[in-house]
Amino acid sequence: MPTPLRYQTAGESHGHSLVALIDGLPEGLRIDLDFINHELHRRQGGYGRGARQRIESDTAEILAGTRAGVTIGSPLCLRIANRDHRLDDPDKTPALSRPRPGHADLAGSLKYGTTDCRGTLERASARETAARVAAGAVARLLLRAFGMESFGFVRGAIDVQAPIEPTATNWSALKTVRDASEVACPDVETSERIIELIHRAKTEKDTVGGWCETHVFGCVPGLGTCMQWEERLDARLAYAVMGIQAFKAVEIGLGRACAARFGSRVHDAIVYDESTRTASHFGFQRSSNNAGGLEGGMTNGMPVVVHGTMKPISTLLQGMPSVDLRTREAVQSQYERSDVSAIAAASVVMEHVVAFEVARAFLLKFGGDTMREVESAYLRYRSMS
Ligand code: EPS
Repeated sequence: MPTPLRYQTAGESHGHSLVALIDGLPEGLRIDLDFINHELHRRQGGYGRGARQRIESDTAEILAGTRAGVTIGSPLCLRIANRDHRLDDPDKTPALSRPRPGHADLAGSLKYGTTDCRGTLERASARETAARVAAGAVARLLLRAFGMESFGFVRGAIDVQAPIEPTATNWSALKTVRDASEVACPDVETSERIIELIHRAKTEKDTVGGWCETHVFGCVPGLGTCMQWEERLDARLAYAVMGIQAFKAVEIGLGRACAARFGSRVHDAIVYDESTRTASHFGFQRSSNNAGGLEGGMTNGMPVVVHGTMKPISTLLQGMPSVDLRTREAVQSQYERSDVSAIAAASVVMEHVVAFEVARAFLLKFGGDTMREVESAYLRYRSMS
């Protein structure tokens, strides 16, 4: 039995490199580095990012797991070099003893018995998400081979929300608008308003979070399972999205709002159309998608819809009330180079961690040692509809 698809990362924000180790890929998947690097480039962008992104030019190289660019069934190891690597130089990475509320600083320094938060913050930093995007981009290459696409974007921030509804037919037009937006938002007016909010935060030495969303199109019914709680796809998606730095909430479909409605206004009526029997949804469609494409922990043939909420960046230029860990006196929290907002980047990260979990569920259902085996299991299932 092949290993379930999984990945881990290594690397500190100002260490030598970031690494993603991906296990459980079938043999025969072409690793398109141009695509991976394109996604890494997207993650670096966005209005409100700090100076670090002008230093770095994130590109992945393959350390192991391929032959002539194609997987051979062994673990795949990707590396992204940090240009700004200075962790071993104490003059260039001074101690941080005035913890930033909202960051891992205080909890980490207490956990590791030190007054210097540097060790914790270096790994807690969202710089690590570059490795997650690289792993997720590999998963997206697999999804693409079977007609699935993950589409992530920024829905809004503070008091603005984009009035758009992505569907299987309009999402590629929305993607064009998103890609032209400095905040990865597929609505021009909302983009402008988010940019204004970030600009205001910058002038007021403050920071901004926001709402991200990912929709996955083209999933056949039955990815995930209701048989064990930890294998439910909705549970795995929540785990993955909550695992992104600074995310404080995850919702699927209608999410929290479903408790404000009676059942008849929540559950998605089932309709069958014989003429679409060969489509990825097997002809079974819904008049709404409040379930976000997931029922009983399984895909139901509708697009998978995941919402994530990111808190504002915790490094504030104005500081926040804190305590100096060396003297235990009241001080303002320490400032070091950071972003005013990383919401556009967060939407890219979310798009990729969601894709990874869908790819994992896909391989659990159709997995084999080779892409050919996966393809034949997938086609057999499609032909059974
Ligand atoms: C990030 C790199 C970091 C931060 C940010 C994300 O670079 P530096 O700390 O060198 O400026 O800009 O990290 C954080 C938000 C954080 O809390 O540490 C990146 O590449 O995404």
